[in-house]
Amino acid sequence: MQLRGGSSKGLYFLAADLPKDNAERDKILLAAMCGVDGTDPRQIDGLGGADPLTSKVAIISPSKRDGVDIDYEFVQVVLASGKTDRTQNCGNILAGVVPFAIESGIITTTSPETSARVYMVNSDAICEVIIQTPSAKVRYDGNTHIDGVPGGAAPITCYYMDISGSACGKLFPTGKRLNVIDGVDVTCIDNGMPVVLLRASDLGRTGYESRDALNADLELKSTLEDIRLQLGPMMNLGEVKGKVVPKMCLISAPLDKGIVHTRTFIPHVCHAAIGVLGAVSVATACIIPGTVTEGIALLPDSGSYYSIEHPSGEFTVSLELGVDNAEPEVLKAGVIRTARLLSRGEVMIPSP
Ligand code: NQM
Repeated sequence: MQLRGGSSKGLYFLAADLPKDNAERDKILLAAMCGVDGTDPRQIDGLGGADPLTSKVAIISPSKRDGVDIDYEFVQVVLASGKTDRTQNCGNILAGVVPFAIESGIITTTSPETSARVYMVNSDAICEVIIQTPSAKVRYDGNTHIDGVPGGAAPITCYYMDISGSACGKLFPTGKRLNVIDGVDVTCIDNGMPVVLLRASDLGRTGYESRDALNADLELKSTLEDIRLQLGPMMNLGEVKGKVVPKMCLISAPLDKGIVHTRTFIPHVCHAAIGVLGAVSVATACIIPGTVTEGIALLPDSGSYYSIEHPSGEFTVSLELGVDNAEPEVLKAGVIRTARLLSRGEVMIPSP
């Protein structure tokens, strides 16, 4: 099936329908997305949408784990590279996982809502997902609007548990809240997604430039890539040249009731909005003293909701913090997404 999950779009497969071996699987996924040439950036011969946000795959199976309903593995088909990357998770594609599991009959519904626990294979963590299922059917229509997607749809609530160090092993993988690379201050954080935060002003930018202007800013992209490649091994991600993590996030002061304003490179294209777990990592950096956000982020006086501004609006994250430790610790992160089933059927794999 093809679903829009949050502000992304992807192909959703049952694991049982794919070859078991990952190398064989990847051939199928590349062919499905790109056709005969996995390096074609237009993906003209496949189902991919020629954008990192639409070149995504979810592989789903019923879970054998105690207290877990579904296993979800995320695969990024890396644009123009002929390769896949399983290092990161994707919280947008995750929004379509429970609808897909119900549509394919691997879990049953309760009325009026169905709650399912999803094991995220990439980051070895759990997300509890609640979707609307009146009359035993997935409800897609509704009035919930998320920035980056036109119109409204039924809300999908996702609670991520224990996602600190999802890919890097530690919340601050370099061991510091602030590092200096090539004279530029950076904060490297992984609370669900490895992200490098940088002050836009330190790079001679405002941080309010349009997505198109930033995508055309080759000097900035080259500076970001130089810093990213140096940080890969320091963040326990190894050589990151062919990987889609860490993401690079320019921050500046909020413009409209948010806590911070962002432009996120994922990692070479500027995101139209911000990734789900990317936003969770940015919000987490903002509430911890000593990161590059200090003096820029404006935190609310009370409450647990943090709004991250991005090129097409804002993304609200709720963070439940542990109270017993000297250091802030995020126990649970909540986000609202929507999803829609776009098509179901067979994808034709070219014979070579
Ligand atoms: O951060 C884009 C997206 C994402 C990932 C990216 C995501 C997340 O918007 O959880 O959702 O950062 O490559 O789908």
